[in-house]
Amino acid sequence: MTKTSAWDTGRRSTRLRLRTTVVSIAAGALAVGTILTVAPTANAATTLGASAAAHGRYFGAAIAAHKLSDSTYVGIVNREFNSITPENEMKINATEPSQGRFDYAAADRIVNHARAQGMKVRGHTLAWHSQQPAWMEGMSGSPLRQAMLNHVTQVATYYRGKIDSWDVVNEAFADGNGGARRDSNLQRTGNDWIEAAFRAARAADPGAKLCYNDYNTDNWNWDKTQAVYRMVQDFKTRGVPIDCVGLQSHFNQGSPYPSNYRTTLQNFAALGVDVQITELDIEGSGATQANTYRNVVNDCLAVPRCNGITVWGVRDSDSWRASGTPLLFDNNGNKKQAYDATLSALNLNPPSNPPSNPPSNPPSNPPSNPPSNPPSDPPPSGAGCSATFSVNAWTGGFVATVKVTAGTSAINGWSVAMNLPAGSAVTNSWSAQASGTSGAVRFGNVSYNGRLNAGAGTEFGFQGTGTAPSGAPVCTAS
Ligand code: G2I
Repeated sequence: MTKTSAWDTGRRSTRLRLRTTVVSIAAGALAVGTILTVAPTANAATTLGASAAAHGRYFGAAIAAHKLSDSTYVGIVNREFNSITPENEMKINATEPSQGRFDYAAADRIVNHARAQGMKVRGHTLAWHSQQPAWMEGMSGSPLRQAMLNHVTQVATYYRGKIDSWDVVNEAFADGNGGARRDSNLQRTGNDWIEAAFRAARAADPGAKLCYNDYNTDNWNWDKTQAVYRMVQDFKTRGVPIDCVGLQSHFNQGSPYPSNYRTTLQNFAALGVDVQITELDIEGSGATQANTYRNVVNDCLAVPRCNGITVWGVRDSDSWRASGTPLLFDNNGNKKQAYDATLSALNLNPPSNPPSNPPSNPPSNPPSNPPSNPPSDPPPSGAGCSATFSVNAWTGGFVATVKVTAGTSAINGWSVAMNLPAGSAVTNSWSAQASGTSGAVRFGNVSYNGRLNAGAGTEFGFQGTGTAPSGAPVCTAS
């Protein structure tokens, strides 16, 4: 979090303009209500990732490639988390050490590990004022803008289809009053550098969620939070492709967890983006620290579009702020009180309407082939699931993001039917099992996102050629 200061000049035309269209909204607004405190059930998940998945969310950690040979570390990572962020390996100085020469070796080790474990990957980060290689630090103006866009394009293309969410731009706003942009060589290429980076990222990997990520954006009353909010609002209004906002959430005495954190999450989500807590760590110890972790989890679970939490490291000793003991595991890899509070908050928080018939154990092998003949009648209102979708389309192709929401009862699986226009075809999908590529296509849940508590949601997506579907998706629960 090096700090510099800001100004802007110049303009650059965008290369590709994407339309964002909300195509249809099916039944049932998500109810956000009181968080119920109930006794843990025999079915309570025993790991952070599994418990988050029961809410249609992920629980991740930042990891370092050079620690993948540490068996204690890897044991915790594999057991507890279902999302991974490379802590340093995807930064610009790591992936493009000299201009035009890309090195993905360390990042690949993490991505391959995560994929082998069925974990999501958060990409961090494509454009940032910090951790630039020397060649980029020395650049300015139009050549720098071009180099930045090339970097975004090359790296996002290389990892196309493997990244759940990209931190496209990191830390572009200044701290303190006024809500100005942070000064940097990138900012000096023109105020539109952020949107240019997002457009380049969308063109390179249309399936990844594209996030703006920053710190000190947790307190709703802070100028920096307001400034980021206005930028996201402006992007949504003008169709700049942005899907998520990352709140780093590094909490300590100087930057404490704010009581209005949930308000911040809700307000960003209300702009129509996902909210992700991307670098959580909370300095302190014992019950005080544990309580703050609990608060953060409760806040995220209260906001349907807060779809994941990532802690910035595994053990305290792995932290960039190791002396503040800010993580969930101690130096020996033992679970801390903060861990227990986090897991129990995840387990004690059924989505706002607790299932009237809580499911017994979810099927260990959910059906990989969804039924080929969907029932012609939709499930009774409320009892099954509903699906909504939004589309980013361009000439000749589109990406659809589909949100599946359980009705008033928990479900153990789902299948979504959609009709593609003639000449259109599905080319790939994520977080769902597709059957059929043209005409009537169907998407079934995968192992980690089939079980949804009442009112809980999950998302999947697919990419296609031709024209995007326009009819309402039909969700069938199992
Ligand atoms: O500063 C905390 C985080 C704030 N938000 C953006 C994140 O990317 C950032 O992460 C930290 C890493 O946790 C540190 O590990 O970013 C720092 C700067 O990139 C990382 O520190 C670097 C050191 O500066 C290098 O000297 C060191 O070689 O870590 C490198 C690898 O250990």
